[in-house]
Amino acid sequence: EEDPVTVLVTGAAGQIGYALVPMIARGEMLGTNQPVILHLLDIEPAAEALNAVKMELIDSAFPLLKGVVATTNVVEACTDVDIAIMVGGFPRKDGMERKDVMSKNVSIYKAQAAALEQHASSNCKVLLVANPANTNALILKEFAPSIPEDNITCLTRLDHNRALGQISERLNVHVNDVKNVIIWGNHSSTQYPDVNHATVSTDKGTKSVRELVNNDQWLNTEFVTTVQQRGAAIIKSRKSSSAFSAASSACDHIRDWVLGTPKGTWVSMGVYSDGSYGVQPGLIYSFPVTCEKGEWSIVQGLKIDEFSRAKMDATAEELIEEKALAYSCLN
Ligand code: NAX
Repeated sequence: EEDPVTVLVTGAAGQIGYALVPMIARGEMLGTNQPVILHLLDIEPAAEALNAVKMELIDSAFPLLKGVVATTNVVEACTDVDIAIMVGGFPRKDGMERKDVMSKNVSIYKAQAAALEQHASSNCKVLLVANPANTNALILKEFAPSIPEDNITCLTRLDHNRALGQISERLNVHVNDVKNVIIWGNHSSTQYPDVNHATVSTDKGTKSVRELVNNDQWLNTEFVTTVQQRGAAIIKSRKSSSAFSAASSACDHIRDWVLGTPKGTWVSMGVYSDGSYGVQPGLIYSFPVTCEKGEWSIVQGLKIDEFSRAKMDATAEELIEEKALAYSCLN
């Protein structure tokens, strides 16, 4: 049997955490032959709820689950962690300034970065889910300099999956036959869901999404805003933000990163920009990536039209502003 992999979930008493931990314990993140040890972190006010999550994990008798540590101690939580899913954060409350929310999250991620830096496995892979996801990831990277920068990523896979879902619904095809959409940029309403390279497998071979949809007006307006605003639409209907779809896409993100993307398929991940596609280096920006042997690489050479360029630049601008705001909170 394989050695267990230790997975940290922060914010584990929250609603995404509650959906995510059983998925990991069932093997949906690392495969059904991979035993796992779960480290669950939350803060003191949530300690009892966190312990209930641990009780339910024990009660589920998951065959792959080799241990559970539920703690409010950051060092204990980060010790020997191979994969860290950072879901805990400070939510924006009514009437709060953006700067105040940023400041809270900067101090959380600065502290958690330091704990991972000192106590996690040296090759620990990190996925930032908590918002502002891209900028929190950047702060974590800054304060965990010994973790390779390629190991620090943020979640835009939910947006990617939402884009696949919208195309599948529009064309009445199975979502599994749609591939290679792209989410560029920030996990925020400035993200750019791009279908210019997306395809659908049909009985008659592979067809382009643009050709099949045959309605550029819809693809350039309503489709884009639907994906950008999907999180808000869920909150409006559910009175609470998306949870199991976020958890499921976090599993997709890690699974594809660790086990590889299928041949001919790419996914979207927020990763440290190397300047590809003219995106300023030093931002955590969502790109199309393929993964092999635990490493991602940005898909190169895609043709970018003027419409896409403007949208890719606008979301980069927002990330540059967020980065400046985050740095202004450091002192
Ligand atoms: P919840 O408020 O239900 O859960 C958050 C949990 O984090 C709480 O249990 C809280 O006590 C805990 N927490 C707060 N500070 C902490 C700290 N310093 N250390 C450890 N735990 C801490 O929120 P939930 O709906 O689960 O969402 C979690 C985060 O995911 C939010 O920031 C949310 O904005 C973000 N999202 C990101 C998505 C993405 O695609 N990147 C999509 C879904 C989601 O909106």
